[in-house]
Amino acid sequence: MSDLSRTVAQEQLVSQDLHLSPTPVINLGHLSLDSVTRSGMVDQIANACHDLGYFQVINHGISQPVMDCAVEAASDFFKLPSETKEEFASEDLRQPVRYDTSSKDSISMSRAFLKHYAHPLSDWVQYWPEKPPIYREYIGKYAVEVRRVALQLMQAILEGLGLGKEYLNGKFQEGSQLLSVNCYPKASQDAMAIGLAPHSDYGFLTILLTSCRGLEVLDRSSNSWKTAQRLPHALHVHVGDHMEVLSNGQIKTVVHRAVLNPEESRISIASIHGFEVHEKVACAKELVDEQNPQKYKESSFSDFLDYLTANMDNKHRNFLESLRMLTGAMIFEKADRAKVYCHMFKY
Ligand SMILES: O=C(O)CCC(=O)C(=O)O
Repeated sequence: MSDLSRTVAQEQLVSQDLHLSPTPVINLGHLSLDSVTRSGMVDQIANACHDLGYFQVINHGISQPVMDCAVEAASDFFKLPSETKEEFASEDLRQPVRYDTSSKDSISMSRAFLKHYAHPLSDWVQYWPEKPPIYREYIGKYAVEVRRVALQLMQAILEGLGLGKEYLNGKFQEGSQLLSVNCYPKASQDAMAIGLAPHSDYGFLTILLTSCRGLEVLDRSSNSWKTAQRLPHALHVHVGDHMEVLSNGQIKTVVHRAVLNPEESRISIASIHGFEVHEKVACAKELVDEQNPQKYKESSFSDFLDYLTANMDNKHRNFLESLRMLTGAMIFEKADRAKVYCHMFKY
């Protein structure tokens, strides 16, 4: 996870400004229909990526029981005694499974999480918790299915960028999948309590399954927080830092946060999709020219983990900013962004 990456006018960034986000809903089944229908869907996805950086998908082929069972398995894990969960606690970000709580992580304000790799499943599942007994089976089933959805979406986004759906296909097929399984308590007094501080994700795409409302996205046009809708059977999708890099800034990463739900505790499962751990992501050379010079340095997931390790206690860390290739004008923009960032942590 990388922290804040977008410019936000300070005076407009008020937590009270909560509205439902204008979420485009993509019918994924239409991607496999005739070429005219597919191309209409590709345009819809491209517009959502350019304008907002997020959308929701329906008709994605993951059954409701598979989604419900994944949430149930996650929820049962967090109900286990602390000693059992603490077996997975580690300061080492490269551990295949890692449990942590708000007390140890600088951006988790009020959340417990379990993070683990999920692709290829046969390589990783042996490290996952054995308790609850349903965990490996239910989370494994969901992980495989959500990855299929991510690959379908990635192909459509690449097509929308004019790169063609087979662009770097091998690297996407071999890519990494990290599951961030989160548990937030019910809000007590303060309905606006923050569970997870503003940040963007490092990968190309994140697909989020949640048990109830609580995700908020930073809306670019109004610079205010919008509550992500929770539509029946839909999955929320947003783009991450490596999508911004690959597209040479045509698609911007999405800053988001989680607030506590006033009615119930909340489970979310974020599936983050990137290249294989050491594979570098660079700006697509097809999207770089004299008018659009290269804006970011190349980096891998491993570089991201090194960056996080080196900046563990730094709330102002920002992976994407560290990749930005600065021109004179951008140095001023970067200073402005840093001021905004400080403001955001005041809530
Ligand atoms: O719980 C949520 O709604 C967001 C989770 C998230 O951003 C993450 O796990 O990185």
